[in-house]
Amino acid sequence: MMLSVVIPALNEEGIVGKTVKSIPVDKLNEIGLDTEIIVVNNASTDRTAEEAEEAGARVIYEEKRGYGNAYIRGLSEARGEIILMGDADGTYPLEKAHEFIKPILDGECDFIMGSRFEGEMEDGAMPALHRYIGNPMLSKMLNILFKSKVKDTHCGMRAFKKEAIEKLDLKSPGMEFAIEMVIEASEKNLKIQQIPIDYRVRGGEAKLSSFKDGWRHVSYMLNRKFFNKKEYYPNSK
Ligand SMILES: Nc1nc2c(ncn2[C@@H]2O[C@H](COP(=O)(O)OP(=O)(O)OP(=O)(O)O)[C@@H](O)[C@H]2O)c(=O)[nH]1
Ligand SMILES: [Mg+2]
Repeated sequence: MMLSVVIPALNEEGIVGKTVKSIPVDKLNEIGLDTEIIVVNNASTDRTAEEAEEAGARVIYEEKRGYGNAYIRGLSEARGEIILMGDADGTYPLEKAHEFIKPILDGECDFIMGSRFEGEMEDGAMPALHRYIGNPMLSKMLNILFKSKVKDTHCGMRAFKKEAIEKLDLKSPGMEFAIEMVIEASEKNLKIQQIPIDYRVRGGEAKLSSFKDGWRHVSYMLNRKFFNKKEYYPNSK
């Protein structure tokens, strides 16, 4: 069986190589999985692509900018029956990939979400504005509007069966892709399991813009819920 690890990367020179190398290919092999690592780059102006390739990843170039566009492309290129997603910035414990995906291998679920609020969070890993206000508020809003029960709706470390993800209609170009996936997964009744994970301080600069992306999330949810608008692309990405 094959596992595809899909990583979007925008100007992550200095950390993307370490992130790729942290994936425990040997341990995954011991549990019967071949691993392919896909890094989706689009607008990087630094050595992100070269560094990822040197570390052993297959680098894909996506013309359209944005976190969602990068994932949509990466997921369509993935050949594995199981897919793991995570940031290129060293924040997520990808070195525990073999433990993280176990519930899927054991047939317990289709979709695994990490939960950073239940794991160990390094000091400074998440700004207070996101930790105590932004993330809890957006998660609460999503769970109320879409009747889901996800604790950390913006967690970027997730895994799923390819056949399950193919049931989801994913088209958000920007960061709101993260919640579109959760909403689609609950509407399509995927069996979701949530696992506590640790979260570390980022290497390199954040690409998320707190207010702009926060607002995109709120307006995405309101438009989808009250106007049944599933293609909401304010200024595209
Ligand atoms: N290819 C591509 N990758 C992107 C783009 N925007 C963000 N990314 C990557 O997507 C991942 C998530 O972005 P981050 O800036 O880490 O956002 P975040 O994790 O919500 O915020 P932090 O907690 O500050 O790291 C990182 O690996 C980025 O390099 C983009 O436009 N294109
Ligand atoms: Mg990140």
